[in-house]
Amino acid sequence: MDETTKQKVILSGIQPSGVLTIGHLAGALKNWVDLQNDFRCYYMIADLHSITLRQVPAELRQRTIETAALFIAAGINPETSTLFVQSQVPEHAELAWVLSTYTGFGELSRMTQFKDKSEKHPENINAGLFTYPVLMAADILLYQADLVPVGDDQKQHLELTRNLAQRFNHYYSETFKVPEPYISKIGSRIMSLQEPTTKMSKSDPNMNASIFLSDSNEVIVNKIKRAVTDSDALIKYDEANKPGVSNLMTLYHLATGRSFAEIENEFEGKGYGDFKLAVGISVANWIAPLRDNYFEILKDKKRLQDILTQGAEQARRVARKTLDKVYKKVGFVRF
Ligand code: ATP
Ligand code: LTN
Repeated sequence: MDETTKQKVILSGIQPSGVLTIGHLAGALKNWVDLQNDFRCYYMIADLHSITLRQVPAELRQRTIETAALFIAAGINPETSTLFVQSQVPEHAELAWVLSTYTGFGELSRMTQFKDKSEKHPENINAGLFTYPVLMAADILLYQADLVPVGDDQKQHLELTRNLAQRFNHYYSETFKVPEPYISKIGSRIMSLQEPTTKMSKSDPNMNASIFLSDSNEVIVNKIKRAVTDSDALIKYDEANKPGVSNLMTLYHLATGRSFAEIENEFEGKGYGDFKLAVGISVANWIAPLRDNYFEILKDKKRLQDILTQGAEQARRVARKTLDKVYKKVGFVRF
């Protein structure tokens, strides 16, 4: 292993607000696993973020443990990467408060995720939903992260994080590392199977819209069979005009490694029926080992708790150091 890259830090997180989808695997988890041998990695279950939408407490607790199990099932090694629950590291909420006093109201008003989520939940547009990106900036800056592997939808939040780090560094003195986003070219935005112009989401009420990482092979094949495409029966990659087909081609590429040109050749002269069946089977084969692993890991709750307890301790040591520096710089008395 290269020692210069080894010291570089990665931080990323996923909210435990539902069962993770194949979008999370393609956009985030896959990169988390690929990067973990070359970087010091912190992978977090963002439960503080998830209460910006109402959660059922017992379900939130259950999902938190399930999300940890999925991280491990996807290939995160808890021996080398630090895996923790955000609410167990109080420094996140503490730094978020300080950073919020350096964040403009106008800056937050421009965040597209805030606009999307407040349109989806007009009954609960809370202040936490608005300041959500500041908490995300705190998550990242506490660990002095160099790289943040996320899906394409988080680009804007990363840009805000960079601005806040630079602003604080400029106002006081060098305090935070300015992080870079790490976003894959292919797979960073997997679309809904039912409405291929919107992102696949774990909280979509239409169960056929998302492939969950716990879905059986049969369910996966059936969901892909029912996926919305178009009427011209041509298998061709064209995101703007053929979003449904392009999304399925992306999944097929991720599952088989075949390029878009190879996929177009493979299905030349064939119809959507053949294509969807092939995609369904290959995606099912891709997910199956992860899913089986997940159910196995989930049986040992004690081990999961131990991993998360240790992870929170490790994370706190690093987070406290950064927060102490920040508190000193802003002028809080330290005895
Ligand atoms: P939801 O699925 O409930 O809409 P979310 O995207 O708001 O969730 P998280 O679950 O915290 O929030 O997302 C965690 C990570 O997974 C982020 O890096 C995000 O970009 C990525 N991700 C989520 N959905 C997709 C998707 N459909 N395609 C690619 N990446 C995704
Ligand atoms: N906001 C992210 C989840 C998240 C995150 C983070 C991602 C919370 N904190 C820190 C990367 C780094 C989302 O995908 N909705």
